[in-house]
Amino acid sequence: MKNTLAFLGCLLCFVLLSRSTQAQYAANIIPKPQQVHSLKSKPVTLSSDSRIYYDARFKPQADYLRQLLQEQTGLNLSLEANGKGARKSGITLQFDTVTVTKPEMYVLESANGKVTLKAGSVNGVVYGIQSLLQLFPVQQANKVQVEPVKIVDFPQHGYRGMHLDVSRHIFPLSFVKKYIDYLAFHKFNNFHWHLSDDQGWRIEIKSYPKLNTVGSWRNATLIGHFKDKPARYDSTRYGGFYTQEQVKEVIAYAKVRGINIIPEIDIPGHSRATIAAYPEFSTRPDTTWNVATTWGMYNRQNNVLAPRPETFKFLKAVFEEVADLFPSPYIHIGGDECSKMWWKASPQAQEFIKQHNLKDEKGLQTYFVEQVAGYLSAKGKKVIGWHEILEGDLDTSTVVMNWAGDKEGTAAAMRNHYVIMSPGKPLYFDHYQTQNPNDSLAIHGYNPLDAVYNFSPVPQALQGKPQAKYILGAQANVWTEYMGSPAKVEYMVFPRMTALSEALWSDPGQKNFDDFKRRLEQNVIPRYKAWGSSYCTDYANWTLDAQ
Ligand code: TNX
Repeated sequence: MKNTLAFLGCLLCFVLLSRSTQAQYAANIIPKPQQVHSLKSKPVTLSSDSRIYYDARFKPQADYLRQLLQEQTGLNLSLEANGKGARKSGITLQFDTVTVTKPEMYVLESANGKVTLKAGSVNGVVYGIQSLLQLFPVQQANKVQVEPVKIVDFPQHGYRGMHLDVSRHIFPLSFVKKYIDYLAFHKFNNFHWHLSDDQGWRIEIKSYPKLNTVGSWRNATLIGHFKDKPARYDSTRYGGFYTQEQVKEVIAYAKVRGINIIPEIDIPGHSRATIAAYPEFSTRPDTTWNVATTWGMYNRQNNVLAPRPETFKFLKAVFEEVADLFPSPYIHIGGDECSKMWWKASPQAQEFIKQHNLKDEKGLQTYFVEQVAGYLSAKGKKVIGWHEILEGDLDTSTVVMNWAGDKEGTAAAMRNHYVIMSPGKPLYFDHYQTQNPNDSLAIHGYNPLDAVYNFSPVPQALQGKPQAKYILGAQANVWTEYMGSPAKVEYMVFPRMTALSEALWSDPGQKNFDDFKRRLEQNVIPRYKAWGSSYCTDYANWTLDAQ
């Protein structure tokens, strides 16, 4: 018995030791780097004696690398402020704007006993860190060998975003941070935080406290699908909001990870939570409104703001608070799905249209956008809105987030608007990713993994045209009507987020879906598991052809 135990002990030691040096490979990195060159050198060995050397500008990223490396491998490297390079074995985070010539670029070299990561920006260094971590195994080790390699890498598209709707369901702050970690791993640079909608207001606003005491809470939530007949509801009060202190914490967390947070306050439609709190801003102030309990509002229930002086005073105060809180140069003001029927039915709105010489209700919509753009411009901010804001004539400083198709994206670019492509097909991750009838509930649609992987932000009609420069990049949207928990969000985004990261970062000439799936399996799925994240395990069986 004793001998057997000793033998098993030795075997375990052997397995652990031999595994301790087994690294991952540059050929497995996701998103695929622009250039990977093998070097003629011995692998670089790192152990707990190795250090992380850093340029002072990259101190927060040195801490970040240290923490991630420790979580992933157990190696705990000490830090040393020295951006010139390692005296002994280690990793150097070096500030360099000579070798590094493009925005968000990094150059990573592992050879001759050292790893050097050169970047000219926080984002560059964060992306180099993500690639470097993919050269380490996802397992405890006291020594790791890094492949001798040189990686020269930069993104194909400047705007790489992921959205999260926290109105339909709210998620713990810890999950919002985890979501930001997911974005950083995948080299995204923008997190679009959808903070208000008909079903709940989710950010503390000090100047209008009823937004939180009333607007952040609903009395029930739909169970099952909203098309079910009859629709079923629970009777549980549901809600909450993020305090401004919490928001600041998330902003600081994202900043270290190279992620800009774009907050969205959705107006002038999608405003049921606002008018539940302040009925005087609705077109029917005589009515008692509640925070919406069902999904899919639009024409069915009144949810628009009335063009009254007190509404504009309110919008100014709210957007100023938001602008003061978020460092983002852009603030998203929504503007989607604003049904015009409520303004048509409102004598006050009609009178306003006449008095302000507006053409019609579309003109009124533009008036709202322009007012808010004015408040924000005084704070040095620009506006992003969903493509419906183009229904009227807007000045071109407004960035259009296009959730329709190529046609609308092209039209916006031809009108000289900057555009972020976010087409429902294939970038709505609230749509189904399989056609398995037992798949867990989603809104509708079918956006399988290959559709996401093969997506390209620049519409065909713009290719080769000067207006192609107006396409800033793309974003996937995660509307959470049917996502009541972090695990469900993860199930819906993984592995589609991983596919999108490659569609936005990598050279389209090097894309290959089969090779992507191999790297996903060998390199990224073990990470989902290590992060304790849910994901759709059945992705390989579902493609657009399976439709
Ligand atoms: C449309 S796309 C919406 C959201 C819904 C989503 C469901 C857009 C700007 N608005 O309010 O959650 O469809 O897919």
